[in-house]
Amino acid sequence: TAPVLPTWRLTDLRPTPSDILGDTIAGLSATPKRLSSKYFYDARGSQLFERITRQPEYYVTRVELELLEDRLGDIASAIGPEVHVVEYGTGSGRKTRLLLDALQHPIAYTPIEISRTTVIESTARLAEEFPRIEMLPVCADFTRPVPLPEPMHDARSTLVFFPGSTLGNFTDDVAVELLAAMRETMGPRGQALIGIDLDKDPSLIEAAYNDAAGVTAEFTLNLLARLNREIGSDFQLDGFRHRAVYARERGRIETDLVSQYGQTVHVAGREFTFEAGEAIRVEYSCKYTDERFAELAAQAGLRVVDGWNDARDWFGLRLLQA
Ligand code: AVI
Repeated sequence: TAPVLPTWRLTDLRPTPSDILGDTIAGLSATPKRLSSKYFYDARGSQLFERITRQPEYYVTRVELELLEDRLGDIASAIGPEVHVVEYGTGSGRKTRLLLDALQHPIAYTPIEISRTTVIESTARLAEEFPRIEMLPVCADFTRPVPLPEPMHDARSTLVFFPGSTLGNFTDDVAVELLAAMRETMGPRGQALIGIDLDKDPSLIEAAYNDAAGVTAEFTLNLLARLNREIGSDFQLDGFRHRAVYARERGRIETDLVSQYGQTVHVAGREFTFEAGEAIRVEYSCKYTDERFAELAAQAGLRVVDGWNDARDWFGLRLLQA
């Protein structure tokens, strides 16, 4: 019997080892040292992130899912029919499934996801569940310009879906650039539905990034394991410790990998020395007030036209238009 071929094809623009090497050398040459959180998401990192979303302290995913479940009727009517959904990043596909189910006749779905295994697995599942929606997956770094695949049937408009408060993983200047890129992607008649984690009691926030089971620490340290494997660096995994602190004045979790002793790390023939206690900044997770988010949107030429929060105001979804 003939093999069953998938009805969709992946556009593969994933970062090359030389992108990763260039970013790593630039980041470790800077003062203070930094590495980009986008490289957390290799296959193992994506699995660890899925485990984080099931930790009791990590309220972010749970609250957003509940909010979507409660309010999707209203959200879908605000969005309107026959859209091309373009999702920045895709995880297990749980949120996507809820959205695609609630929307009226969505035409096509384009996830733009940096982890190749994640995008393939999640598209395969969604394609089975939504045979009438054209699947146009792209493996790419969404912080760089990505050419959008054209759906076979014309959509009325494009909806950019950016859940999870992933926007918070970028500093405010970069978040504005990303929002501006979304505005380009969605065009003058398009919309964006963005999930934002809201500012709240710092102890709740800090607990979410320091789970008792240590999954977040493992997730952060996996970055070094990935670099060792893919660009041949020689980070000692037990020579660094995960540290995540909520900087209230800046409204963000700041995550570092802290060198446990003085040491030298080699990357492609270069040496990088670390003092005991020296940190590599690896991630931000911004927690927004309404004012701060509206200001970022405005700087990108976007307006917040609608919004929904959970009952405790822990997490919000915002609908934006140009
Ligand atoms: C994907 N992103 C929104 C997560 C966050 O909450 O910043 C990544 C994460 N990092 C540590 N825990 C979760």
